[in-house]
Amino acid sequence: MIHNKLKPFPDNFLWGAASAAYQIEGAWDVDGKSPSIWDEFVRIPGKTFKGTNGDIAVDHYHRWKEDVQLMADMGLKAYRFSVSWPRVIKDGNGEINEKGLEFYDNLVDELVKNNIEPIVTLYHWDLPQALQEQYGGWESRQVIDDFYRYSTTLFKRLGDRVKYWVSLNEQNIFISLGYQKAAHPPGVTDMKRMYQANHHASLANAKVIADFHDYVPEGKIGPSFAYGPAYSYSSHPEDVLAAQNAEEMQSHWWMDVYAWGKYPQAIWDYLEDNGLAPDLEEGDMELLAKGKPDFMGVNYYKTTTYERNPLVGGTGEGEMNTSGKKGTTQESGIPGLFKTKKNPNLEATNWDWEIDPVGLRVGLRRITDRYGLPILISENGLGEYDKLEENDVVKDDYRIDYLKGHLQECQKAITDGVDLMGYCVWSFTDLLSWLNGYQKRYGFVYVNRDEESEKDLRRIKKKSFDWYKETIETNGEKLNG
Ligand code: BGP
Repeated sequence: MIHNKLKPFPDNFLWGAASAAYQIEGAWDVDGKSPSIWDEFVRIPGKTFKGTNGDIAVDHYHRWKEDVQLMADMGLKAYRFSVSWPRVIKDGNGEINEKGLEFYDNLVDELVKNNIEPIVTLYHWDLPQALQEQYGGWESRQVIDDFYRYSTTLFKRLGDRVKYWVSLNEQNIFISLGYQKAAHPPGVTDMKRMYQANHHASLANAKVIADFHDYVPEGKIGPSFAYGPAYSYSSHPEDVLAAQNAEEMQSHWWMDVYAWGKYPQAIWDYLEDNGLAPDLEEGDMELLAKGKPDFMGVNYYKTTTYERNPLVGGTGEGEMNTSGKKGTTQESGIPGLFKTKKNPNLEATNWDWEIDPVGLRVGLRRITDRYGLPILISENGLGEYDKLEENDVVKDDYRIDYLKGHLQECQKAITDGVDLMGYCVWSFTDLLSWLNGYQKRYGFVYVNRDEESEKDLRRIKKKSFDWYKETIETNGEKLNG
């Protein structure tokens, strides 16, 4: 659809940026914080790039005022950050750690003081290690009540100032990397356990969302889903069907549950036939149906292209590229369902993530058609090598091009009728990339550290910082000009 004239970004558009506790805070054992599953996992040799961890990360726990000041300098309208569960509740279900809560309380005050709308993520992957040890974390139904207690503690404490909440960040990623690929904690490769843990996470998510408005009546809550719209590699009907299998299994499996409280039928039947479907208990589906979100949070980085994959001799799991050596990602798939193919129409980053701004519009349109929910883009950004030049200059024109391209498609999507609430760039400052160390940078603000040394952790505005500042100031008016 080519429009003659584009609608403007709404006046109250949330021009934002995002982060996650483990990736920025550091202070992993400070002020009463208990360990998270990531604090443990990163210490297993070979799990992360060059053995990097978030012990210090970019030291946001001690430099948060300086970081908020930078946000204020930029004129940022919204800042999405996550709360570390083991920082605020000892061992996940023990005593409330007042010191931990205070940290987020102060951060929220500082943001509000600077007219920056806080968007709080309840869970960005740092489950308390104690809960993993007590009952296997997401594999036990006990996590549902513990997550509820933790979440409502935050609603009560921060809900007077925080209107926007994200429940689970990328449930599809932490579950599949945690229980299928063993690339995230708890490092399991068992599909049956994966679907069961996932079901519990969905129940926990729904329970919190169902009661949210009792605690924060004027608030809005939704999950952040890692959505990579599926393309068919060719017009061969079997490839089209393979892409549909992927869309249903890798996206609808979660988004249908969020929006409708239902699992997609074809995938449910496939999992049942293969002995992988989760065990349901009475009341589960009713609870899922009650947890209807106010918006769909979308983390968009790329599309994925699929083709048919034979049942016998088909392609299985392939390696991910976590080294930044272009072209090292392997094809991966599920025999009988689909396998990935490099899209010949798209350029890719050094980590092989295909750059596809139009794919964002495709995704926004698909979500709008299917669920009719408002959408918050809770993450979008470019992970690349950046070069710190003399006089503290970082010329990240490639990042500006990336963000501009994606925002242009957002405006087209708004013109298509998508109800887009905001756009949070991943990330505000550079931070720890879970598996890729510190060399894969995303921020508007360069942080002077690398895998080998914390150096001085100095904050340096990149060229993209000024570009985004101007984009915000002009409410995106010049993007398509
Ligand atoms: C999303 C996560 C973020 C962030 C981002 C970039 O999946 O929600 O936490 O890490 O991806 O990914 P990566 O760091 O792997 O490049």
